[in-house]
Amino acid sequence: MSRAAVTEVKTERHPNMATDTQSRELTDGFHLVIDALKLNDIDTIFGLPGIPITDLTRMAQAEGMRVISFRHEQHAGNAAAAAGYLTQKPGICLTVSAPGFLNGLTALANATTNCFPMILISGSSEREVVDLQQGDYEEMDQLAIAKPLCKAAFRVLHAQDIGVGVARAIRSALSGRPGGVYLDLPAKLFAQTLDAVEGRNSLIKVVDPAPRQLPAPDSVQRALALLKGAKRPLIVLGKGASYAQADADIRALIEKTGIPYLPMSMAKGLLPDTHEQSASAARSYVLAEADVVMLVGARLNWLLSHGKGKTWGTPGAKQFIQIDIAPTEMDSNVPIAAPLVGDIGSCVAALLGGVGSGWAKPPAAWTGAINERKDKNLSKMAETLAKNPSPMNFHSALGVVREVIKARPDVMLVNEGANTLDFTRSIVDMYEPRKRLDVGTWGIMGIGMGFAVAAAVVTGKPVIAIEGDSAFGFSGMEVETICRYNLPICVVVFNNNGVYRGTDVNSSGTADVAPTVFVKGARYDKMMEAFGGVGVHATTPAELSKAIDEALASGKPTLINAVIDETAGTESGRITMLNPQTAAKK
Ligand code: ADP
Ligand code: TPW
Repeated sequence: MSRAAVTEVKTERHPNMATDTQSRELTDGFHLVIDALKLNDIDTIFGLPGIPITDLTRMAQAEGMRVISFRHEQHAGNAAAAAGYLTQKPGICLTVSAPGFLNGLTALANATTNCFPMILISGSSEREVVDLQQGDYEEMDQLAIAKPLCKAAFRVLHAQDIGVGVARAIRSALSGRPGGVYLDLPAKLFAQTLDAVEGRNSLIKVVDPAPRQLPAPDSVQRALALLKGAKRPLIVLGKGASYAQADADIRALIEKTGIPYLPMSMAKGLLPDTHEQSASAARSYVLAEADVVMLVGARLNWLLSHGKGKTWGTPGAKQFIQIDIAPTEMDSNVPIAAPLVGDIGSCVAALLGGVGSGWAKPPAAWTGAINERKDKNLSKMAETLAKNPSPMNFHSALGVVREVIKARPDVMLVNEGANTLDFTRSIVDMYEPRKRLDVGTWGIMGIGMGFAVAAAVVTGKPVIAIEGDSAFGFSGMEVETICRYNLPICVVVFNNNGVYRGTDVNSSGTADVAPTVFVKGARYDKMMEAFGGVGVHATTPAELSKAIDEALASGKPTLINAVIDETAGTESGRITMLNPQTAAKK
């Protein structure tokens, strides 16, 4: 328990006795917030100081917490979300009121969308003034605004309730489907004092914040029966499966059943992408042809074409088993024949129990057909990767990254952009669980530097961030943060002079460049040099390879400006079709 102050308290003991002076220890709102977090094994805060939380950041640091200060709250929030995903403990983002809160809110909403546990803690202005809209400093009804964008939102008005507020926030973020929680702490709260013993007793250590949720035995039997009867079974692993940290059992289930599997982007590496049962290189074939598909921590949202349409082959010919902790996820897009509601660890363990040793592997006709397609596609890919065009394109540059990760599978990989994202996902194999962090469910740009900082801080491992030049721009200023904390992060900017490509023209005849075009030949490497990091300008795969190797060996903050052919890639990468098409003349 940290000591806020020792105050002299004068007590009248007896009318006949002289006034006595006793010492009584006090604590305050600042310290209670820190103590509540520490009591729950939360040791890091990602944030940005200012009124009313500047002292909170200082005191947290003084009390032994790691406080990572960012240049913009969105990136602190993204770091908190990634930390939550990697550790199964809610990541903490701390901001000032109104504008700081709003800057953090995008990350909170994104965390909720991705089912990552995080808590956005924002200071707020005086309730009495805010509620009467009398124009307080940074006035905003933050609690009301946060509510629809996260799992739960709480406000604490009295110091003795801080323990409850933090406990509720932690439990809300972690239990059931994980997500973002907002905790509103008005300025007045921090200075409120309380007897230290009373304060200590008001704190709560949350017991079992993410209770196991065992699946009902009959739902396990239903799923097993469906799987057993399948002629062309497929398992789809999503980032819920990565988050669950049930790696050994998931692998055992896949290997024991012999069922081909498809990892969603952040589930890559849950089993090595080179695993013989991986169907990634035959993705369109297996999605269209499978007769029974078991989803493990993956939603049938747009990333899986909502479970229907051309991607999924003959309408109605497929049956789904879905493992998810959220019962309401079932039937959200198509009927789920065998819902398996529970935590992934418990569900997979229950399935494994039912699989036993006598499980018949899928028919050879199915696995053979998959392997045939895989071989064909992989050798096509090898051919493309072997080319060395000038200027570099996505393939030749990513061929380098592919080899780096193969040699250093422990490295964390952060990835955003359009073509940069799609090509990295398909070219760079991952070998270990939870090594890949990317734009997730929303396809959001701007997670790059925040996720990279969290990955470095939380894991202590080197980080490589593969960034489209547009994507990088959303969080580029955080290279200063990377340098300030001397983090082993190597940012590779795939610089093709614009959003998607750099070749658009302004058809109006005015002097402005087209909306998707950036300054040609920009030198992003100089940004890193400005803060004392290493900047490298790479125009060939050999230069890129050397620069990444040096960055990994030195652990120094590095930014490589990798020059990519500005004609390479396509509009919006692989999701061009989501751009609205009009029949009228453009
Ligand atoms: P992807 O984008 O990789 O397909 P999604 O984010 O769509 O993955 O799906 C993740 C799913 O995993 C969510 O529906 C979420 O409820 C679920 N989930 C997260 N953690 C767990 C867990 N521990 N046990 C069961 N389901 C989980
Ligand atoms: C918060 C829209 C999707 S992808 C992208 C944008 C702006 C950048 C693509 O260019 P980049 O990659 O990064 O240079 P590449 O490899 O194709 O050259 N605002 C937000 N999120 C999204 N998704 C967008 C805009 C978008």
